[in-house]
Amino acid sequence: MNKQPISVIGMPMDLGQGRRGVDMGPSAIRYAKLQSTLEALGFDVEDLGNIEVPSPESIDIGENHLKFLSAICDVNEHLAKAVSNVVERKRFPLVLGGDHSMAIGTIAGVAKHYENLGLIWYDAHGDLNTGDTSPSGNIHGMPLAASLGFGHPSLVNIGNYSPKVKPGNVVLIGIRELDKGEQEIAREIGLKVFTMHEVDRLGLARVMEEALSIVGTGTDGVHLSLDLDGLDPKDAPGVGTPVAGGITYRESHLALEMMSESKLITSAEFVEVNPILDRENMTAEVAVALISSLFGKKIL
Ligand code: HAR
Ligand code: MN
Ligand code: MN
Ligand code: MN
Repeated sequence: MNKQPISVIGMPMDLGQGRRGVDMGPSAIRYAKLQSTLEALGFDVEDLGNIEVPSPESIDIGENHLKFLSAICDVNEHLAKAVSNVVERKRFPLVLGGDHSMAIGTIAGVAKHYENLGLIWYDAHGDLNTGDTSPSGNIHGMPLAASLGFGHPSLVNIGNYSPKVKPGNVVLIGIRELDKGEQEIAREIGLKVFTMHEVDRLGLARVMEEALSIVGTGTDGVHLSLDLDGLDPKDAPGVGTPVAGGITYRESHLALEMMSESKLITSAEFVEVNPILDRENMTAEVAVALISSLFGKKIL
């Protein structure tokens, strides 16, 4: 079997939320032996380094309901270009974060290469807020809305096109916290949301079968946006906005193994790793373990 070469991009983004330390996520994931682990699985891996992100102390926060909007747009344009180059070179873009506002850039870079991009949003949160519905003004709560074409025009139009994905090509998995405005938009556009209720009731295997069938039908590529807070905080404590009652470590492995077996995933990002809030780099190690499953690691 021919293994598609992988290009790693670090996005030390922490402008999209209020807790310091998530900018160190890419370093922590590299420290957890990402590259050698993937090489041991037989992949050609290149690391393109980090996108440059200004520190919050050095720039103006701007309007309170869209904190650091202009810097977030700027760095996401840079990320989108870097990701797009990787796709053009026929390599697999693997982006490390960084707070989830970076998904706007990753998806902008990927989606222009596909007519119908599928999207798996693995997260405790829906990230479906706009500047008008957000309770916090934190842009990491807005990237899925922006990718669907909702929200501030500067966020929506990263990469100079919109929308990046269609609602029918998106599934959310692990959701257990949605703000009022997020519930409304999810219902309005008919998003397929596998909340923890569905995970508990159907089991993760069945959820993944249904999810993969949705993102694999009529699409020509599938992006995985995995927020480590989708996992239970007991298994992934190093995240800025933990929510109890999440997907377990074992269930998450199964989910990524099933994604691997489906051969549908064409790009991925692992986000919200915050080493300052972590215990002995556990969450970064979980990220690397899950990435191994995504890239086909088998026990036997
Ligand atoms: N929904 C809340 C807000 O918009 C919390 C955002 C959650 N944080 C994330 N995103 N890590 O998945 O402010
Ligand atoms: Mn610039
Ligand atoms: Mn998120
Ligand atoms: Mn989240």
